[in-house]
Amino acid sequence: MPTTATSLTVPVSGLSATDDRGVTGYLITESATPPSATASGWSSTAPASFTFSGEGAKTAYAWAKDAAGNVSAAKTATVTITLPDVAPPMISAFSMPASSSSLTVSISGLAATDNVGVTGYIVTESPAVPVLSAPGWSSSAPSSFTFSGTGVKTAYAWARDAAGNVSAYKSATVTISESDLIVPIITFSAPTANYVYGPKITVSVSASDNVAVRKMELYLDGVLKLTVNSNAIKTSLSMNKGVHVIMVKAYDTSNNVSSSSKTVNRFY
Ligand SMILES: [Ca+2]
Ligand SMILES: [Ca+2]
Ligand SMILES: [Ca+2]
Repeated sequence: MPTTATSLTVPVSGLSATDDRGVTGYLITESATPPSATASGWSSTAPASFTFSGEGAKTAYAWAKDAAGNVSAAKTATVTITLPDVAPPMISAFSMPASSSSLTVSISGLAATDNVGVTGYIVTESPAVPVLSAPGWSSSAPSSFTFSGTGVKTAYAWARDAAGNVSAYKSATVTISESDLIVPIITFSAPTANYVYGPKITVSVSASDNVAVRKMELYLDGVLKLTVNSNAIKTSLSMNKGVHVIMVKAYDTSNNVSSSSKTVNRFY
């Protein structure tokens, strides 16, 4: 027999026996115990192959018998059988956060198991089985995945083994929000009138945004007077008699900026 094999059925070459009256049967077993002459499996010609019960280092015992039922001593052959890996890996864990404000989303707990060993991981946006030549395969589990666009997206995680078997996928769905393009809205509460009296006037302005207001600025006649890291300004401004422009700028967390101004006239 060959010393190694990749199948449970191993070819047998050169099994022969002699007997004073003539060999009537041949048998190969996996047991060192001599078979009885009436055991099943005896063949009148030398078998061309033998099928083992499993893989690993194996010993085959060849026997011959004559018409009188005398069974020979065994001659042995050893073979190491390594069956090809046909069992694909299995993804045991794959999760991503339910929502993200970025196309690149973190992956938590991508793990896979295999009967032999996992040799590659890939995350795709398609439930179609990835080809082994796909550029995204990596030997370790990725820690993030970058989606192609915004919206409700599904990521599919796969694993492969050295024999090229690809697992079934495990998927995760992420809602990716559009980037913020909406400017804040500014509301003047004070001053309410376009004419004011006295050297100090109260200014009260607030801003709202679809996401969040990060910063507000207050200008008097183009000069920055106050910056707050909030969505409201409540202060007082000193001004000389005459016409003045009060301007407020509001910035959101994406740095979208809006401005609103009020022209007032101090009478005395
Ligand atoms: Ca004999
Ligand atoms: Ca496998
Ligand atoms: Ca906004």
